[in-house]
Amino acid sequence: MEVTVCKARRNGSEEQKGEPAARNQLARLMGVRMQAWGTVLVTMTTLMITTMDAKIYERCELAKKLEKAGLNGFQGYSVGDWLCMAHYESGFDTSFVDHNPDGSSEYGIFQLNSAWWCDNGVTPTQNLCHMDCLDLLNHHILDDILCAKQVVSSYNSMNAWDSWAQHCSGHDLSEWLKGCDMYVKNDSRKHGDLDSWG
Ligand SMILES: [Ca+2]
Repeated sequence: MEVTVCKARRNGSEEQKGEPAARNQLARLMGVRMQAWGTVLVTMTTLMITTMDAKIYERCELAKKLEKAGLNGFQGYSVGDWLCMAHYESGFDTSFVDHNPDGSSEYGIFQLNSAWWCDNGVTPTQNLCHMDCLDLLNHHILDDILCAKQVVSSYNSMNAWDSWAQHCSGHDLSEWLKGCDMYVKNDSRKHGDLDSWG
């Protein structure tokens, strides 16, 4: 019992001798820990802002946004084409992210790919839209629309989206605008109406 007490005291006095060094080390450790917490905090804040800023669009609300941004008739496609594609890609949910087997991911309402159109800091990318993939997850979709326009222009087709080719191409898309109080022409160029779209 006594031996234990002595040993404990001796250890105690040794600790006191090395106190400044230990305190420095502690301060360094605290610094590292606080830095780590800072990183976690920033990441969490980014995620929270992204989530809080996201939105699931109503069909007609989205239709109006797309029309206003000049998508009706763009490259010969109608708002119906875009609504149909966005529905099958994301369910109109701007926060939707999907991961591909090749390691790339797809972001937002139009599911734009991190290997080609945006930079997520992970996937090697062309970043053809010169944007951060996280910007594709908020409810401000004008930047998403501009990027999507670039996709259609470079493919000269909406075939870039498998879901469009599968579910929308060649279909009657007038249903997508039903009840939206919009008077937009609804024929896509797939119905042979390319000329009138310019
Ligand atoms: Ca956006």
